[in-house]
Amino acid sequence: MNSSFNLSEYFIQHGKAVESALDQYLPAASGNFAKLHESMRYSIFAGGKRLRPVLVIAAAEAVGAMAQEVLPAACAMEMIHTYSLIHDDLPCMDDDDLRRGRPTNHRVYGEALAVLAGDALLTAAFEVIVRHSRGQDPKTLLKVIEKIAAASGSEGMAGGQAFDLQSEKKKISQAELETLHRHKTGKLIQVALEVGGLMGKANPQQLEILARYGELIGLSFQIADDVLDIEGGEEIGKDIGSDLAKEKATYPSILGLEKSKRLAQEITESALQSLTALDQRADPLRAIAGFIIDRRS
Ligand code: GRG
Repeated sequence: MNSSFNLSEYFIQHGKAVESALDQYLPAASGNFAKLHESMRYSIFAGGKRLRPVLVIAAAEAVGAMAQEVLPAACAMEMIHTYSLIHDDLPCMDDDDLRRGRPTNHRVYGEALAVLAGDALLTAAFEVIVRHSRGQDPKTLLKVIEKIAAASGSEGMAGGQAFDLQSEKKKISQAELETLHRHKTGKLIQVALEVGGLMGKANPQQLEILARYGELIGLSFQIADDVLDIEGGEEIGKDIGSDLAKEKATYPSILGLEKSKRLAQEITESALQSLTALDQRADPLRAIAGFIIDRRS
């Protein structure tokens, strides 16, 4: 890997482009629906890492495309991710008070508006892709929309969330925990890479590589998240130890802390291996694989 590559600069540069595009795509907090729009904007601009949009961009660049070409799809991924966090924090789900270092959406705007802000962000994501993607073949756009919808729906993120709710306070196996996370968080991360590849005109072999890499980092991301819930500091921006308090099955609760960290490391190595056939344009993806398990938030 090119040793001069600087991942924080990469995140800052693309994060800024994503934020300014989000600002342009999202409706203004004025007019008849001002409060709803304000609530959508509150959570979108609360300072997340922008991991999923950066993954879309890094995947597109890895196969020779430009960030600009995939910016609407990158923003759409962040909108869906943000919707999932708003809904996940609701009293009927995780009932959390803090997200991204700020009071959760329903704490500020009330439950009804938080539900609607999530609904509106999810649907606006598809609108943004269709309305703002330039120069994409309509067939590719349809494929992208199908993939994102599937990754978000009942056999993707929403399914994983349901599996999570039904597993609460139960003893589940490592295989079941993996199923839960592959869907709840993994599918959206994986599809970010596939979308970047599809819009970046990846060939079938490149697409397969990106999907495999996405699957692996989706898993290591979740193990790292479980570890952070135990070891994280204030930077994490949400209530620490919340998994334990809610008696949630986690990798550390099943495997122990050290074994969980080792597993995350092994999966990261496999993720790096999966990229072998890609050239130096995939260096951002290589750096992200390491960042996912070393992050502090
Ligand atoms: C409500 C349909 C529905 C789904 C919710 C993804 C999800 C499903 C809930 C999120 C719960 C959670 C905190 C899971 C742990 C992994 C995770 C998604 C962490 C947050 O993602 P980051 O770290 O957050 O990328 P930022 O704030 O940086 O964007």
